Amino acid sequence: MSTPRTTLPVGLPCVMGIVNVTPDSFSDGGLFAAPDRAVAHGLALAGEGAAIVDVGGESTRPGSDPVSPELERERVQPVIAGIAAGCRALISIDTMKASVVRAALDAGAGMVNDVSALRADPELAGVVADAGCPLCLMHMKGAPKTMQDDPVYDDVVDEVCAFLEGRLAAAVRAGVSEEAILLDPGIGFGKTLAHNLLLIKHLDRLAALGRPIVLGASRKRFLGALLDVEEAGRVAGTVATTVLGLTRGALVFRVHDVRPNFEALRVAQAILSAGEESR
Ligand code: PMM
Repeated sequence: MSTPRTTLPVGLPCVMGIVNVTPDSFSDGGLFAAPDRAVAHGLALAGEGAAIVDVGGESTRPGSDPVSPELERERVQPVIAGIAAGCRALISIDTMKASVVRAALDAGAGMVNDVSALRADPELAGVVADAGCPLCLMHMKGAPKTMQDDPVYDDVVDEVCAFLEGRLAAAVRAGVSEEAILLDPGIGFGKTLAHNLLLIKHLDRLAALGRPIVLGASRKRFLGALLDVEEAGRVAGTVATTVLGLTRGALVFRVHDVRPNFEALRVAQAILSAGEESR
């Protein structure tokens, strides 16, 4: 599959490193709540190969409560400014709120990651359209507080494809350039183990929508269910999703452990493109 035309200012495939400035994210909650530690972590991830650093100030883990826009802005702004001052990685803001996007762009962010796919805040699309920055639209069934309470689909791959196609069209209608948009199946957002596995297996069907696909499987609960290990022991499982995801057309890999995923991606890419330069 050829790489879609995109205004994303980084080469693809690439790794997006995660910096959660939250006390309660499922895997790294509390670790980087202090701004200087979060900045140092973001810079370290960029040094390990992350072309994008995704900064979030509101946890979306199953069962989590929303936070106020003021608190979210206070959490992310100094961290984005610090990372932007210290490296050349593209900084993405993981938020559902237009006011947080504005503050993040002012601080040096250059991309928006909206797990509500423009459904949470009617002003967000306009802010992104005006800024002309890349936008990731993610599938989520329900809201974080209740999304893991027995999610049901007739056909999860069909439903996620149709949802993302619809949100892509809505974003374009709202003035966002199609070439600025990325799509994400939302692994773990209102999905059982079987749903997550099917979505990763059939990522090529999402990729057929013609936009770069973001895969966020890092250390997630379904890996714990398969491997019976806690978050920190899910690195090899995450790397498996990165390599398989690449073969099925995913292009951006949102991960906590940048180095192993970056290295696996380089090796997998070298194998997939072997012989092509001599043809
Ligand atoms: N997962 C989380 C948060 N933000 N954004 C995108 N685009 N895709 C994801 O899968 C995603 C996300 C939750 O995981 P975390 O607590 O490790 O950040």
